[in-house]
Amino acid sequence: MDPFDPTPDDRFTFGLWTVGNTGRDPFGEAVRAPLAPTTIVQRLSECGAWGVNLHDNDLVPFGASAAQRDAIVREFKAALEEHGLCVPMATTNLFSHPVFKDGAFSSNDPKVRAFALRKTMDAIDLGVELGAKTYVFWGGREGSEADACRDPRTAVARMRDALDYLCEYVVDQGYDLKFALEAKPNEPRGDIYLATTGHMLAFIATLARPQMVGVNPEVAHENMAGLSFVHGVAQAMEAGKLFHIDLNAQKIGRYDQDLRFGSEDVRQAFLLVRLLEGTSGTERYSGPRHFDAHAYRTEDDEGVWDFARGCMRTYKILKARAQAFDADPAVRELIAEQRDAVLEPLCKGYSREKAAKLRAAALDPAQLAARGLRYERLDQLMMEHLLGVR
Ligand code: GLT
Ligand code: MN
Ligand code: MN
Repeated sequence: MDPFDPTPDDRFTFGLWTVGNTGRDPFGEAVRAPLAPTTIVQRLSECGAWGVNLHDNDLVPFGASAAQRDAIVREFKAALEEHGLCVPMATTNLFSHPVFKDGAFSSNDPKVRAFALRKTMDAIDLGVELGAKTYVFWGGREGSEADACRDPRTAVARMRDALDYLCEYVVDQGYDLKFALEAKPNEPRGDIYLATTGHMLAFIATLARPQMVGVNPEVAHENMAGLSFVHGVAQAMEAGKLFHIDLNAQKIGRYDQDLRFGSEDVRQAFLLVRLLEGTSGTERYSGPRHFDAHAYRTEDDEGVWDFARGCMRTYKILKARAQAFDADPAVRELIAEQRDAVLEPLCKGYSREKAAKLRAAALDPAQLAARGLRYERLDQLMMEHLLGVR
């Protein structure tokens, strides 16, 4: 078997909306016919994926009756069972219906906010029924163009009210579910509140049950803001808050492209996989590797599965490259941690005594500054591993 072909052990997931994307964009119609959710389940399992994620309305159309809902869910569960796929994550569509044109939880209209809460409680029930353990919140419409319409502080406070409310709902129902907040700086709104993973982390600390809530960073979304995705994810991991991740690719400064994982900025993709897999000896991310991306508009149905296999294969190839990089003695020597048994304890945990000793220590800035750090050599070694010649 090809070592880079995906298997369920890799915990790769796709959304129904990702491989099911029909190629519609603001300038053109769909280029592919919609795929039935049960067909997606079958095809994903044939490709070696582990799970499938969904919005409520990816599966159950908006406005369906209770009987229709139950019939659809029954058929979907049978397909999951037959093809051995799970549903690790679910979410709510709070952006497609025109009722959400000025946001859901942050809307100025309490009727819209009430409708959004009700829709989300129903969608949480659906997700839990399908086995989801993580519930994503992407506030795509929680933003503004005419900023005078609402004080942004009010918007943030309303987002807090909604998340606190829904955390209590989950606890009250006895569900085993945690929330993952997904940031995006803009699109479809002119500006979206809580624009980056860093904003989200600060916001989570203000919630009533912060332990239930983490983040779901997306490559494209941090890139759109011109930020280092790897740094954002690392900060989330360091805080114990990386509950989920949306993998894709994106050129900096563009609209949200949601490209095949690793197809832009291979260096960042390599560093991301290295971080998630902990190949340098750090703690490994254990959650699903979710691809929130879609095939180019040039593709037919076969191209969609080429796209899906490409996401997973690139992840596995980068993982192998990262393992080789971190096992390379030349690399290890260059990044070996410098230790100083005297100074290190003085730099950690302030006391007057430590500060006095620190002040008295012999430190020569000119000598420290004169050293070359060999990062050119290190980065070139990374390039050579990445390009497959080492
Ligand atoms: C939508 C968005 C994604 C979010 C999804 C979850 S839906 O496609 O572009 O980034 O992760 O709501
Ligand atoms: Mn996403
Ligand atoms: Mn996106």
